[in-house]
Amino acid sequence: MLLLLLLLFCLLLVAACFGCSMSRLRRPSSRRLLLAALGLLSVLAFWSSSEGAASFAGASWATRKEGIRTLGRLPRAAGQAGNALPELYIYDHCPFCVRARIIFGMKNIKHNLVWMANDDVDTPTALVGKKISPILQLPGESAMFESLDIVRKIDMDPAWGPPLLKPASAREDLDAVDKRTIEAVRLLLRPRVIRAYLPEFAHKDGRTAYLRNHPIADPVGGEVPEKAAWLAMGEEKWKSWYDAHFENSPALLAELNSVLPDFEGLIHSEDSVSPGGASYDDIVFFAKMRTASLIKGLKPGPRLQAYMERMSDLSQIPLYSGMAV
Ligand SMILES: N[C@@H](CCC(=O)N[C@@H](CS)C(=O)NCC(=O)O)C(=O)O
Repeated sequence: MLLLLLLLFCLLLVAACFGCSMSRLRRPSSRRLLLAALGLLSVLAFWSSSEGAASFAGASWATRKEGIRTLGRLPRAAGQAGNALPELYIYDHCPFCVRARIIFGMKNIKHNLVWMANDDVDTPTALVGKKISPILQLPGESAMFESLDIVRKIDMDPAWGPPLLKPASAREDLDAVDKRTIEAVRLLLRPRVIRAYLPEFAHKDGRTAYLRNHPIADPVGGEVPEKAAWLAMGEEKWKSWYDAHFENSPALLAELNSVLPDFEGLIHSEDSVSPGGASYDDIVFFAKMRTASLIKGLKPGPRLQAYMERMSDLSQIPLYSGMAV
């Protein structure tokens, strides 16, 4: 558009010069003036083309604008209109965030994932008033949190296609194995998430924030300190307790792996943990198992392994197996 305007201006200028006085143009000073004006217009025309600007200024605004347009051209599910995509603000290791991601993956809804640094308080607070993840920001709507509310919103709103999920079945057998494994999983995972190369822990401040916010059991006495006592201990001590649990991995792994065979009989099929197809049971169960896949040496039985791989495909969320710590 700018180029057209410049060409028009150029034509008008030439016409005006001709119309005004051919004789005066013959004077060297007038000719120099006209040549200078044409030169200036050529530079402006070159600058207005994105190629010229980019080659001159490197990663310029023109290049960045193109990046944004490229995102807008991604294919969309039914109901997605305009250029804005839903945004999910997450930590990668967070099982609640995985819950929210599953439904987007299963419904193949294009969205942008925003990995927040673990010490970033401003971003979530600006969105929902506190430090929390996951957070969903739909274009033109208020941001929301609570993983299962996000799942419900995306599953039930006809704008995102027909609902996929059956209700939770409140299975006590799944809760029971969860209770038997939760402590070992926690002690194995916490020292690992800050060792793995995860986006929320890319900077030291992110790792320190995680240590500060997640008190862990005394490796000798087994008691988890009160929050105030934990804060008073300081970073060196936090680290030493995390390290002690990391060193204790073989014993913790043996304990966890001894329970995993009991999961085999609980898994209905590789497509759903409970009979009747995908349900909120999968949202909760797969989210935990995906985070647990960061534990190197975890030995799921064949049914659990097949389930994890299939759910990873359906939800489009990679397991950590290839980068387990
Ligand atoms: N009930 C919430 C729990 C979410 C939650 O606890 N998220 C953790 C991350 S895994 C969190 O944001 N904790 C606060 C923090 O990290 O400071 C949900 O289901 O979404």
